[in-house]
Amino acid sequence: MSKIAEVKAKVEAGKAKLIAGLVQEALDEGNAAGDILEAMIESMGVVGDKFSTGDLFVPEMLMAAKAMSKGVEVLKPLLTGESTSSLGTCVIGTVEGDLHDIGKNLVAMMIESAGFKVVDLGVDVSAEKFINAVKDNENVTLVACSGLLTSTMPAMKGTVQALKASGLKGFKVIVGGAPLTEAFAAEVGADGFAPDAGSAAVKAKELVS
Ligand code: B1M
Repeated sequence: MSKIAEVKAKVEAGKAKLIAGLVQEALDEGNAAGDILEAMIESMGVVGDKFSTGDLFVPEMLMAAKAMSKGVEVLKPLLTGESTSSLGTCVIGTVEGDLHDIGKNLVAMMIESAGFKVVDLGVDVSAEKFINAVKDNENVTLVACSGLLTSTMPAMKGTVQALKASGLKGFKVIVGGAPLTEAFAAEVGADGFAPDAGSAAVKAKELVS
């Protein structure tokens, strides 16, 4: 089995303690950081499918998520460059009712390396908390909202609408996460949508430039 296949298998199996070492070995073998990340994202897809079919349950999903996070820690310095520009502050969080943070963390990482200062509010973030963060931080140019559950799409809508109705100015809102679409983003009044972390960074730059 190739090292990258081993990383994939161990993320699926939720072997968090082994992942950092395996990811390093995969890098030492000459695999690109982006390919290893892609393999781990595929693992999460497999885990999600097995959850859907009842072949594994929430604790196993959680272990797989922990394993992936350990792998991302090793890759982070390789995936992000030194940012040279200053595009202001990006406030990011996963919307209220939603505890998924791996995708949000990847987006935060890419947005930071694109030249933003990132203020990460974490998960289960209410509209009020997003608004307070815009008020409390200097030069907020972007608010980034992540959501992975169809059941929290109304919270996404409520958050975007509350931000827009707050009277606060000077920032754009970008949304993303597996169940969202460009059409949904436009419908709820967001300024931008991105399907993945890489394109979120590109879109973020475009929105504030
Ligand atoms: Co949950 N979960 N989960 N889960 N989970 C999903 C999302 C699910 C698709 C699994 C499935 O059924 N196949 C399903 C949602 C179905 C739906 O609503 N359509 C689901 C469910 C049902 C649930 C619970 C309700 C299960 C239960 O309790 N019965 C529960 C909800 C808890 C809650 O949030 N209130 C739950 C819980 C959990 C865990 C806590 C156990 C764990 C999360 C741990 C953590 O995040 N720290 C978990 C996990 C791990 C998953 C899966 C398996 C993996 C998610 C992940 O990290 N993917 C997931 C299945 C799947 O994704 N196929 C699943 C990897 C990550 C890199 O991708 O997050 O999509 P993703 O991010 C991408 C893009 O979406 C995008 O860029 C990222 C990187 O390129 N993106 C943005 C994300 N945010 C963005 C923001 C942007 C732009 C792009 O701009 C701002």
